[in-house]
Amino acid sequence: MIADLSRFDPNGVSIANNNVFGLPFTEENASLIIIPVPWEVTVSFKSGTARSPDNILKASLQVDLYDSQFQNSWKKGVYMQPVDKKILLKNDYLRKENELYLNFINSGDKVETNKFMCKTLKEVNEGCTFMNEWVYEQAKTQLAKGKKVGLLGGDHSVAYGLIKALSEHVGDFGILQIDAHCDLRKDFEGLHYSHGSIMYNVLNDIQQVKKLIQLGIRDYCEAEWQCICDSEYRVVTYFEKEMKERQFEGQTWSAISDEIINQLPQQVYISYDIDGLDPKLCPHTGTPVPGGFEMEQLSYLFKKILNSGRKIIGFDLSETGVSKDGWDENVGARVLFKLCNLMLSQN
Ligand SMILES: [Mn+2]
Repeated sequence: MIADLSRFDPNGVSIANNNVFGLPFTEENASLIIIPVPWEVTVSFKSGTARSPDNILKASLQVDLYDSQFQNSWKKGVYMQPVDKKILLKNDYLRKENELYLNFINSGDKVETNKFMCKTLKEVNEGCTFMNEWVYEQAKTQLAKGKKVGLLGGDHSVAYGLIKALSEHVGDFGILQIDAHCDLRKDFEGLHYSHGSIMYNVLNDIQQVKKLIQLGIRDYCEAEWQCICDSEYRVVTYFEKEMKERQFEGQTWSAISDEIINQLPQQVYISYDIDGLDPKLCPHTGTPVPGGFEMEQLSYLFKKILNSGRKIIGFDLSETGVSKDGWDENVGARVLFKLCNLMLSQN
């Protein structure tokens, strides 16, 4: 079904009744569906990202539709599903439970010695498994209808279900991960599906992921470094320190971008943790780290990926914080628009 845009004015003010970016599409006539996942059960530092899908939706009304790189892409239609209230409630309850558990282990106590805490941990892990299955089912349903799918978190753990659904739908692919952290921790804090374990779990469970390229990494532990070394180049990490040093010594971002792209398979999934950006752009994200990218550096890299003939098969955008003045959400909405355009510009 094709949307009738004859009465829609792309230069006018956004109508709040409309959907994401003020666009008048429905789930039926949009070619890209954004699934919001209001989930941050395993966050260990600053909270709030579970509320960001609704806030990004509001902020998205201020994003201008004209993008010189993708002038008419939006006409293929984007629709963001409403936030699932049951998932949000489950998140709120389990997040509190997890807080109790983390306080317990952070005080140096062993979980095995406390039956109550064993039960709490089990409940949190089961809740995260439920969320992964929920995302997987949602994504699978949309992919079966021929829709393109993007995810909007929540914390970074939300990506698992979509990556799994895509692996069954498109076969082999590579992941381009934008992040300050590797997210390669096994059972981080005893939590099987922690935001700090998302890429470990993906690599472990999903064989169709042939390559993981990590960009912007500047905070990681020794076990994660070992995981990268043991991966036989299935994981290639561009640490921020080395990447910046290469540029200080005169290498261009263009040349480094080409090098990154050459290692990507034909099909590419983008996993965009917003903390990969400079924290001035995401001050309320869960675990901000100094350093990071400008938005334009990544947009340039994405443009080159498209020019290389590779196909962007899906994305997640996670870890956008909640701010009083709406700044984090403003940036989040603009990153989201870029990611949507990347996918919509392709067949
Ligand atoms: Mn992450």
